[in-house]
Parts: sequence; C-alpha cells; structure tokens
Amino acid sequence: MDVEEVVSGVLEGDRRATARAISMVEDGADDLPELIEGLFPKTGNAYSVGLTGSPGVGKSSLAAELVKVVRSRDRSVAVLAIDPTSPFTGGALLGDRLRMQTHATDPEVFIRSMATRGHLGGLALAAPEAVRVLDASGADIILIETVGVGQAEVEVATAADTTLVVVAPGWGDAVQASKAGILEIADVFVVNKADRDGVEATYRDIQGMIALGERGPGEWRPQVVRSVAVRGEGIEGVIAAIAKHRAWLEERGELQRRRERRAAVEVEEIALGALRAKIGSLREGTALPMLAAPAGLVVVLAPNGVAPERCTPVFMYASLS
Ligand SMILES: Nc1nc2c(ncn2[C@@H]2O[C@H](COP(=O)(O)OP(=O)(O)OP(=O)(O)O)[C@@H](O)[C@H]2O)c(=O)[nH]1
Ligand SMILES: [Mg+2]
Repeated sequence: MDVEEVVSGVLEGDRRATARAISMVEDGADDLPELIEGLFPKTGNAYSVGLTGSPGVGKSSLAAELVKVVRSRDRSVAVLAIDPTSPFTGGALLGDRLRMQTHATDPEVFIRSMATRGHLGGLALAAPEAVRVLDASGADIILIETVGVGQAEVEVATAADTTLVVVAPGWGDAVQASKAGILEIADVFVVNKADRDGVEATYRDIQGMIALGERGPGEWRPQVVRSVAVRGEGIEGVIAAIAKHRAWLEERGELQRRRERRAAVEVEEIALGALRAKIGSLREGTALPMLAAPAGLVVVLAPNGVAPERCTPVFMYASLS
C-alpha cells in the first residue's frame, strides 16, 4: 500500500489501512508527513479519553466497559493501548486482547496497541498522530490506555481531551501522587476495585489532595468516582464524569484551546526532533567535538558581531543552520 492508498483507506474507515497507518506512526515512517497531511483535514470529530494509572489497577477492564457503553449508544470506538516503558507491547496486548475479547468481532470497535519503535519524537508525537489517524478513520470515541504515571504517561495523557487517572485501594499516598504530577493531568479520578478494602481511605486521600490543589477561579475541579470494572459497576458514573468534563470544556471554548495548545506542543516537538536529527548526524563527523570545544567555538564560529560569551553550542548551532 502506498501512502495515498493508506490515506484513502483510513478515510473510508478501512481497518487494514488504519492498522497500516498506525504502524507508520509507530515506526516513524519517512512518509509520515504525507500521511498526516492527507488525514488532518478530516480530523476533529472524535472525542478522546485517556486512561492512565499504575500497572494492574484495571484500566483495560474499565476500557472494555466503556466500550460497551459507547457501543450501546451506537457510536464507534477505537482503543489504543500504549506501553511507554517498553518498545514492544506484546505482553500488555495479550492481556488487553483477552479483556477486549467480547468486542473483537465488532466492526465498529478498533483495538490496537502501539509502541514507538522508530519514532523520533517518541510518544509525545506518536500518541497525537495515532489519535489523528483514528479520528480520521471515523471513530467517534477514542480511548487511549497507557501504563504508569511517569513523564511519558503524562505526555500521552495530555494527548486526550479528558484524562482519567485510574487508581485502586491501597495505591500510594497523596504526596506520592502529587510528586508524580498526577494531580495536574487528572480530569477524573476513578477509584477502581471498589470491592476491595481501603476504598474509602483512597477516596478520601484523593478528595483531600484535590482540596489542597491550587485552582484559579473557574478552573475544572477533578471529579472522583468509584467503579468495580470487572463487574461492570459504577461505569455510568464514570461516563457521567467524562460527559460533565466534556460539557465544561465545550461551554468555555476550552476544548478548542486545549487542542490548539497540544498542537503547539507538537509543532515544538517536531522542530526539536528535526534539530536532534541534525545534531545526531553532526555527531558522526568531527564538527560536533569542534563546536563543543570553547576555543574552537570562538575562533572558528563566532558569528558577526556576537560576543564570544554568548556563543553557547546551541546558539552556535542555530546560527549555523
Ligand atoms: N477485584 C477487582 N479486580 C479487578 C477490578 N478491575 C480489574 N480487576 C482485575 O485486576 C487485574 C488487572 O486488570 P486490568 O484491567 O488488566 O488492569 P490494567 O490497569 O489494564 O493493567 P495493565 O495494562 O497491565 O497496567 C485483572 O485480573 C482484573 O480482573 C475490580 O474492579 N475489582
Ligand atoms: Mg491494560
């Protein structure tokens, strides 16, 4: 399939073409810009929901339940599972496949796991590109599951319109959570495994953390809901919290602003990626060591009228290229 065929296939909602497009994102294929260019005009219709949280808290189980609800409303849904901790997602995918089994034969459900084998921009770029592919393929709702709550996961989470942070009873304390930056990314906290001991304490911890968090007037206050994903309990509450956040975003024009902010971050990442690629190739030759040596910098490269002390390597590089 050449890139034009992939583009037209994705736009027709063809699953094979969509899978191919996600692989291109994953691999950081050379013709990725053509792909995204072809798809971009047809995006903006899907609503994306990120699910993040520590391993095993029940993200996939919850996603499977959300898929059920979306399908009962006759909307199409795509699920993207991302494991930023490993370049290959085989293991995680297997578990997810099992949990998603009931949906596997539904043509309106697209399930895919993704790694970022060759993508220069890593997840920060790959995730929004993959979301764009799924959006263009006609998915109404896109669920993005990521494992963990580190920096990479935070980046992925910000690719979504609404971010759910899934926790389970006994899950760390509030200080741990705020350190990891969870509070900033959570639009909704889901305390899953609410059938377990300690659910009240966890619920209170999170409420306390939210109460302490600084929020300007009119800022969104994260919702906290409970669920027992394996039994399909509390799912309506999760859906209601998502809907409330979505309405809040839309009423204020904040959805559009959020998406624009994300696009700006992406542009920055693309520029940085290109710069990194250039520096990478510099490294293979003798230019970089020469640039790095302060004496070399000043003598060889100080551009017209620039004071030598301003000639940091980055500045030098920028003025050279
Ligand atoms: N008791 C209980 N078990 C649950 C609940 N939700 C999920 N589980 C179980 O917890 C385990 C992990 O569930 P997953 O849905 O795979 O969790 P996950 O967060 O997607 O896991 P990773 O993708 O590996 O990070 C499975 O054995 C589930 O059956 C729940 O509400 N209550
Ligand atoms: Mg999972």
